Amino acid sequence: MSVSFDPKTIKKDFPFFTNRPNLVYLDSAASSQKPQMVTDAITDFYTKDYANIHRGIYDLSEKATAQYEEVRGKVKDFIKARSPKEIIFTSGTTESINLVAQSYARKHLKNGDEIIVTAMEHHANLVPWQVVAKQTGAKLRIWDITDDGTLDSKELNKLLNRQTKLLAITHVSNVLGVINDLKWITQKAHAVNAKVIVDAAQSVPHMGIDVEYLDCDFLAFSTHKMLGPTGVGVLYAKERHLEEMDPWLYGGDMIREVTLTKSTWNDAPWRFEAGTPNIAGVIGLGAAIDYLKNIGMNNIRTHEQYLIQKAIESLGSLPYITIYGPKDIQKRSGVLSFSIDGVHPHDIAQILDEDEIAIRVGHHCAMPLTKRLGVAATARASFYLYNTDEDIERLVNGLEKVYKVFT
Ligand code: ALA
Repeated sequence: MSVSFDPKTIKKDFPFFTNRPNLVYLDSAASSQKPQMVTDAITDFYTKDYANIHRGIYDLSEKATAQYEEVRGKVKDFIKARSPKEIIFTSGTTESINLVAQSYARKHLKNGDEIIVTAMEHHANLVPWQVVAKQTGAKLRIWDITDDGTLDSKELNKLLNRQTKLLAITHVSNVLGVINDLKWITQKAHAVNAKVIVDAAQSVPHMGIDVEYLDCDFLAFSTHKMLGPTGVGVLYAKERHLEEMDPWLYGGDMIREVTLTKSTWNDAPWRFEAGTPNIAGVIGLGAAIDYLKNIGMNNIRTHEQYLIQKAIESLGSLPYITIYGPKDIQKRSGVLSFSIDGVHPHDIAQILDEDEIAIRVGHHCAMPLTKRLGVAATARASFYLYNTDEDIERLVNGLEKVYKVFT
């Protein structure tokens, strides 16, 4: 951990932790807490500057439009896209992926084509592809994981062929914390002319992302996991793909001209943002990006590596705990799934909750993956920039208590 990085100081920026000083929050993979700066930006907009966007000629509406569009530019810089036109605001990762499935894949795929998905996908990056496969007659092919929870590159070589049109993959597994080697995967997929869509919900909040370097075709993430509000997400898409995509939702703001019998569409990205969007949420996202940039994504990644190392060592020293996924911290993010011999994960969460320690248990919206691990559910602790050494110590003490209660 860098000396300049002090999670205890960071915690002070989050009113949530001031209001709940004893809480150990270890569920940031599900959703993160929000710094004052983000809630202030949203409140200021609603209380001082509120108006709808892209519609009014009056000053307030023009200012709101400028603020909203400025965030598009911030997102572009944050993930190093080429142009703000490649950034579409959605309601979250799920909507972003469904947009690609319905606007891109449904139009371009046909009977006999193949879509590759991995066995570690969250439902949001699996179910839309199951549906599109059914709609188009394309075949879904599964890239299985190895027993240590990673993806074997040799398996991909066996799956890719000239029928492969799309590869849908998570950057970081929300269950195992495994970081996939996207650069290599994208090169392989592009060699057979397949497009790559990345679920980056668990990576964009935690590490620096460069979409130009990764060369992915589409990338989706959610604001609420990166210190921003709920109800806002992003779809990054290479501009040339957007040009080939029809709108998915139709109505206000996405049109150029409407007659009673037909309509023409606005340019990208606006033709994919029908209706009044979550303007305040997008402005909150802008503040979240400012906050994260100020801390530095590399510092956040280093801090999480420090925490995950400590957590793996501490939990790994308890003989009744099984940790899922690789132990090498270079290959994983700040997500740790585990189980306790003979104790149901729900009981783990309940006992920890009595001591104000919040973790998530269950299948983590990735049922095929938990099944592949040979369990019905796991317990999961996930870390972020505000987690401290003490949080891990409290978790370990809590787990020792759980074991004593149930054995
Ligand atoms: N996808 C979120 C999680 O992993 C909700 O908890």
